[in-house]
Amino acid sequence: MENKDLNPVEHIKLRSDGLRGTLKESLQDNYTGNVRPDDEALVKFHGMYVQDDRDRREERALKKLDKLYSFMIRLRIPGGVVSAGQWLTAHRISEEYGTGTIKITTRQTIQLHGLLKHQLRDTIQGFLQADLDSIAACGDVNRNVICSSHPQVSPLHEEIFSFADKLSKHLLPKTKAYYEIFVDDELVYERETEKDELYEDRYLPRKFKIAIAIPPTNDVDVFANDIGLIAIIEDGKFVGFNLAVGGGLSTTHGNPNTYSRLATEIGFISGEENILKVCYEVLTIQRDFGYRGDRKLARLKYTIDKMGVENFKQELEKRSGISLQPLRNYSFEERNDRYGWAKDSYGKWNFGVFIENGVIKPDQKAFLYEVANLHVSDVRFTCNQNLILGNINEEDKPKVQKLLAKHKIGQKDSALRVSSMACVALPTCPLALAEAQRYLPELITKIEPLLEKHKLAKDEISIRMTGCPNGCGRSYLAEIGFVGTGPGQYNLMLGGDRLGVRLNKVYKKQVEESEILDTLDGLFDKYNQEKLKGETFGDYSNRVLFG
Ligand code: SRM
Ligand code: SF4
Repeated sequence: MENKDLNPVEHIKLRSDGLRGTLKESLQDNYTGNVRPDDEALVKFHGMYVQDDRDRREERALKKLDKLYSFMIRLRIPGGVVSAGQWLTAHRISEEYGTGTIKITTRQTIQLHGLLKHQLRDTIQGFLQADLDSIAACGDVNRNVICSSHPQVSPLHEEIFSFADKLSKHLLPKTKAYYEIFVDDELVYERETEKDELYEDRYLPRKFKIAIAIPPTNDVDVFANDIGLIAIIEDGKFVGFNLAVGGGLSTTHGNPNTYSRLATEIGFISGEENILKVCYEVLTIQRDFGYRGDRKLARLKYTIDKMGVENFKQELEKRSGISLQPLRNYSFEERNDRYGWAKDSYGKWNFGVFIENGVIKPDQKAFLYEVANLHVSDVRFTCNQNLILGNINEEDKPKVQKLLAKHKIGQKDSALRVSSMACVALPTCPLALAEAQRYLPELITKIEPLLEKHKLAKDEISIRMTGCPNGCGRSYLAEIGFVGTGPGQYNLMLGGDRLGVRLNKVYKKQVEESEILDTLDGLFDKYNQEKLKGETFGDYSNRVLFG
């Protein structure tokens, strides 16, 4: 592709000198809370986004003030597990800087919002001291590798889970810019030591995501990822992964060239070296064949559809020198998190805590602070935005139980609420067209009586909302999905399944709350009367509305 046809972000990457740009200068500039325009794109590769409080835009504009700029930082936590000590660091940093809120994301990590520019270096140094970083948590590189969270589901959890870290490290960019910019001004790395055969100087055309699912659970929504690895367990042993490629959910309203796509399973791979090699070469294919003219059409899903799945597979086998074997059998049976106490196969206890939309409330934060101070558990983030206290010894369980009672932590929410998920949206997300995490809880409170009325209160129907069609809360994989189209308006999406293997479809466009409630009331009534034995709401809607 000729240079003139590249989209503007491609030029920024090429001239960035290993993602440095002028970030050092931008951080020192006291005249604005923002960074320079090129640096806005580059700072993402270091795990941060420039934002502003959209609730306050109007008031500030009236006073002729610039936007109130701040930063969101997202950590890289492959597999989503931190120690109690690391949690305490996140707690402390969130109290010292930012808004005080810790948000668990749909990709098993945490974000802090509202950090001011002059706080970034201290924030990053604080995290680094606790062995945490935000490198490649965003940007056109491989992001946080996610993995099924529930230790009790499989005795092989630890073995399979270790691949999240191995893959994350294997696919990290080589540049040391992060340390030069945010840690020590005096550091200057030899560029030769940063030679990056994977990302070169152009990086990938777009973000890249990998998920590892451990059947029978698909809590990671494996088919929503550029690479999905499904662990195959035979005779109680982990033997390798089925490889799925080309998943991605985002669409753009009014742009028919964009679409959600579930990853296609193309073969089975075994052996650690082979697995790392094959994943690496999927990235090089995307690097070389991905479309760099339009960021809306740059994800691997479009590259694969352009090449054709068979050609893609042949190219992958050629580059890796590894033949993919026929797919192996597995089955998904659940996607939801489990709450309360459970024992893992090593005899350790864990406790699942429901965190509505990943926003840790002050009472939950106080509880977690006290538990972490006991140093008797680790903290695991789930892809459903919840949290598990893991690895608790039998003799330590009573100490945790005491704190659970003191802070009144326990599962008391409806089946619908604990099966819900929403993206951040307003006020920090610059792309939000409608509310999501601030509104879904309220909407659920209005849907709950409808479910009661139709005797469906125990039904774990998955319900998800996103403030725009980017789909960060994976609303396209819900039985009831809402995709924001404008203030107070959503496309109502139905017919998705409960396990994350079928996309939903638009049932009604741009509807407001009263129409949403009327529509669901009618559908719940019909579902209750007409459902087949064992048929979920998603399967019923798919059959009746789109069959
Ligand atoms: Fe996302 C952009 C939040 C998971 C698809 N996402 C954003 C930004 C950074 C807005 C921006 O570009 O300025 C949002 C920041 C909001 C804020 O104020 O914090 C944002 N995305 C999130 C999180 C925090 C939602 C949440 O409430 O948990 C999730 C963070 C995950 C993480 O830890 O890395 C999050 N984003 C997702 C997912 C779900 C997933 O990966 O499982 C998707 C859909 C899957 C996919 O990638 O197709 C997703 N986010 C996007 C897109 C569309 C990408 C595309 O292919 O076009 C954007 C926009 C973009 O990249 O230009 C986006
Ligand atoms: Fe923002 Fe849209 Fe993602 Fe929600 S789905 S966080 S509104 S980009």
